[in-house]
Parts: sequence; C-alpha cells; structure tokens
Amino acid sequence: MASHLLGQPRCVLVAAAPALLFLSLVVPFSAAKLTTGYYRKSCPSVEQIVSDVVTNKQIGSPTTAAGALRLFFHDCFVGGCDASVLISTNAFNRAERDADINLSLPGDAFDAVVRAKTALELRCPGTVSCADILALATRDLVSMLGGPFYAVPLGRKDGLASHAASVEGNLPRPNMTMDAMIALFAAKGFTEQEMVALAGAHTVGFSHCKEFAARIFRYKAGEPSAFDPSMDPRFAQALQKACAKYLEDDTIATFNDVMTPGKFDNMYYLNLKRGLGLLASDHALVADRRTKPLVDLYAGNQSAFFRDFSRAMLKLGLVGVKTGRKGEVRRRCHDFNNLST
Ligand code: HEM
Ligand SMILES: *[C@@H]1O[C@H](CO)[C@@H](O)[C@H](O)[C@H]1NC(C)=O
Ligand SMILES: *[C@@H]1O[C@H](CO)[C@@H](O)[C@H](O)[C@H]1NC(C)=O
Ligand SMILES: CC(=O)N[C@H]1CO[C@H](CO)[C@@H](O)[C@@H]1O
Repeated sequence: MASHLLGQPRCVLVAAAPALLFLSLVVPFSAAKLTTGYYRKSCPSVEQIVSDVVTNKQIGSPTTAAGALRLFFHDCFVGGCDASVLISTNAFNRAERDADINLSLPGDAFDAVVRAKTALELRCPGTVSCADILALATRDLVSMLGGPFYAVPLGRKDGLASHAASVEGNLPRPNMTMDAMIALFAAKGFTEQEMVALAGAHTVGFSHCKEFAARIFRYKAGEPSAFDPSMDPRFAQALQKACAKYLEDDTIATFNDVMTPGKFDNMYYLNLKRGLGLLASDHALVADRRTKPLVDLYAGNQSAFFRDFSRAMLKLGLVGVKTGRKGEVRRRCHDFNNLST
C-alpha cells in the first residue's frame, strides 16, 4: 500500500506493522490492497460518474445524503464494507437490511447506489463493486452537505452473504450504556475519539420518535409529561408535541440536529452541550467524563472535527473489506450474481 494514497499516518501504521494489528483485529490485511487508483485503467471516470449521479439524486431527494451515510455505517459494522446491506430478502434468505433495526434505512440511499451502478454498467460493465460505489457516494454526499471531502481507497469486493440474524450485537443502540458503546466500537477497531468523531454524523438526518420516546414521555413513572432533566425543557416539550401521536403513526421523525438539520457541521457537538442532543446515546457523549473532552474539542473547533471525521470514515471504509476471491463484483447491487447463494 502506498502511504500517500491514504495520507493517514495511523492507518498506515496499522497496515505496515503487523505487530500492531492486535490493536484493531477487524482491519484485515486485505484492506491494505485498496488504492485510490484501483479503477485507473478499467474505469477511469468512476469517481466522476458516481458524483454526477448522486449529486442529481440529492438535489431531487434531499434525504438521500444522511440515508447513505447511515447505510454505509451499517454496512461496514455488519460483516464489513461489502454492500451486504444492499441485498434484498428472498424466499430463501432474510437479508441484513430486513433486520428490525433497518427501519428507515431509506429507499433514497439504496436508489442512489442503484442509479450509479446502472450508469457504471453502461460505461465499464462488470467492473465497479457496489461496496465501492456506496463508499464513494457517501463521501460525495457528505461533502455536498458542507462536510469534508476525503480520499476513498477502492478495490472492495461485494460480499457473498447477507443475513438479518447477523445484525444483532453489531450496531449501537440509543439505549446502550457508554461502556457498551465503547466496547462495541473497540471491537470494530475504533478508539473513543474515533467513536465521538463518527457520532458527529448525527449533525444531519432524522430519528423516529420511538428511538428517544423514553427520554420525553414518562421519564418518571406515573408522570406522563416528565422528560429527561438533562434536556433543554423547551426542546423536550417541542419533541413531546411533535411525537404526541408516535404510537399510532410510526413514520413521525424529527431532525437529529435541531439547529442546522441539513448542514454537515459541528453543530451536533454544540447542541450536546446545550441539552439539545436527541438520542440518549448522543447525550451520553457529553455526560461521560471519557468522551466529554472530545465533545468540547469538536464543539470548539470544526476543523478538528472534519479532520478526525475524515480519518475515521477512511478507517470505517476498511472494516472487514473483502478482496480477491473473497467476494465478487455484483451485476445488480441487490442480488448476488449466483442467485442461489
Ligand atoms: C454512536 C452510536 C450510534 C447510535 C446509538 C446511533 C443510532 C441511530 C438511530 C437510532 C438513528 C435513527 C434511525 C431512525 O429512527 O430512522 C440514527 C440515525 C442516523 N445515524 Fe446513527 N447511531 C450511532 C452512530 C452513527 C454513526 C457512527 C454514523 C455514521 C458515521 C451514524 C449515522 C446516522 C445518520 C446519518 C442518521 C440519520 C439517517 C437518516 O436521516 O436517514 N450514526 N442513528
Ligand atoms: C434497548 O432497546 C432494545 C430495542 O428497543 C431492547 O431490545 C433492549 O432490551 C434495550 N436494552 C436496554 C439495556 O434497555
Ligand atoms: C483547530 O483544529 C485544527 C486542526 O486540528 C488546528 O490546526 C487548529 O489550530 C485548531 N484551532 C484552534 C483555535 O485550536
Ligand atoms: C428499506 C427496507 O428494506 N425496509 C425493510 C425493513 O424491514 C422490514 C421488515 O422487518 C421490511 O418490511 C422493510 O421493507
């Protein structure tokens, strides 16, 4: 691996020094084979094509970007960044995307990848993996929202398995303790600092009411309107109003970042300090002494957030990557090439 391609001293260190690999067991050796120039000969315009397609998609459907970012995270944390999250359930297999937690993995983000794949199949058939498309699309969409633009090493193969049952235990839940959350990210090779930087993704997108209902309804037994006292009272009351009918209507959702919902910025961290964090897991970052200094850092310095978010996203994109014969380049992103697998 050429170190300049990653430009990431920490990742280079991990890849170049096998003795250190025990620190992050899930970044496999194969990840070192990814390069930004992977399709230089076989599909030189891949980045331009993906960028054109997803830019158009985002303009038409502004929820695409946050959806893609979450989709990428879920894909990488469940069995590696191998587009297994894109596989459709069929009569023989309940796929990853149909785990309960998928609620709201939104159609627009799937569609953005499918459209980019269609455009790429016309230009360079059978060449670019769906896993690489999702990684590129996510990067492009983050930067469209005002976030950082970072290099994306390529050469991921698409995975050969996708099971709903593999999801449990691999994704964080809003009601997890900080110990459990730190342990989950550590198991995927991420430090506390990287976890806090990645959580900054919640500066965009939505959450459904049931994900934070426990904070705003009956926080104290027998008191229907009691909310978590760590929340700004006006924020909590506004959420109670917005979510009043959430049990009858499970589509009701609210912005993760109430101040600048569609902008990728460091407002998420400023919100946490003001009691404007939406999920219990968001607020926990500012309440825990291990993570609070990092929240303070990113709240005070957007460049530091962008730098660390970019590095952590690059690392996220290497989790469990498959190369060579460990995977395939799918013809259609939602089906394995051999449909009977
Ligand atoms: C730290 C632990 C995390 C927890 C507990 C968590 C949990 C959640 C939950 C419950 C939602 C709302 C889903 C819904 O109701 O539709 C959500 C949304 C979202 N999450 Fe996370 N998440 C975490 C970390 C991350 C990371 C690391 C990323 C990406 C790098 C991410 C990206 C997103 C995005 C972009 C959305 C908005 C999706 C949309 O608008 O469609 N999250 N998260
Ligand atoms: C967290 O929520 C999930 C899903 O709603 C539930 O199954 C689990 O028991 C909860 N865990 C804790 C520690 O409350
Ligand atoms: C903010 O972070 C950047 C990037 O790490 C650093 O170069 C800069 O000095 C920091 N700014 C302040 C005011 O601390
Ligand atoms: C977007 C998506 O794939 N949603 C699915 C999530 O899982 C439920 C069943 O658990 C399906 O009905 C949805 O279609």
